[in-house]
Amino acid sequence: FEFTHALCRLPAKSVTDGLRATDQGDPDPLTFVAEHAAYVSALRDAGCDVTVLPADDAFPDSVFIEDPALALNGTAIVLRPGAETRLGEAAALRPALVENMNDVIDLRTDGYVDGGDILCTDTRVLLGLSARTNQRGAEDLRPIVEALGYTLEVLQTPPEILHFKTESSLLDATTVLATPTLAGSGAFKGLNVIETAPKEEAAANAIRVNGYVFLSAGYPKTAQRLQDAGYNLKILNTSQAALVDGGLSCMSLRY
Ligand code: CIR
Repeated sequence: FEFTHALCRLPAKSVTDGLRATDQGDPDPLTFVAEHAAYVSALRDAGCDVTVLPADDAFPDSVFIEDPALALNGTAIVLRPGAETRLGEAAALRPALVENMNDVIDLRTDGYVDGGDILCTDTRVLLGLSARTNQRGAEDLRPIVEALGYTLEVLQTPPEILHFKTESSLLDATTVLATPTLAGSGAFKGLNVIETAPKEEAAANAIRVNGYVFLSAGYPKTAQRLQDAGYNLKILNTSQAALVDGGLSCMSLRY
């Protein structure tokens, strides 16, 4: 959770076509750009040197830059996103990874892995199988992760959850924030869990960046739990990302 850099991509106008499980209306691209700008500022305030890539209209969900790649200890691993409309995002992102990160490794697989299904601690990579990430992708990722000095633990994301990290985030070396559903699945052995408050499940898509925990606005009870546990919060609006099932972790690669 200590980072010097982050990579983001501006939301495209085509974000109105972004994937979503339940339609609650399209995001408004201009409001999305404003919320994204506040997010980038917060990353900078937290001490990250942020590179913002141009919008890519060919891919409506490309603002969710965390899904096509994994940043692990300064190395970028180009993944293979599991949604058909997002598969090409990995190749489109690759040149920026080459330019900005120490090393780039391609996940060679005919399976799938979305970055949103991967939660990393200092030593462990927890990967949740989901509708976007399958066993084949996980097994092909394993040697890459192990060569970088991490263990890979393959878990099952409960079926109603889009991504493993839709409902969990790392708060510090030994603590995660998670929904009761995901915590109850037994995914977090060896870690302390702070659960989101009732009706505040969406708060779990948070991020720890250096001295701060970024939390979406609108979840006061979960915010109180985190404050009581001693975390410094930055509260950010994610109303537009939420309309297309996105949140705080999906909008940056941190390294
Ligand atoms: C999708 O369904 O792929 C996007 N609309 C949302 C992706 C959110 N990413 C994430 O949770 N890591």
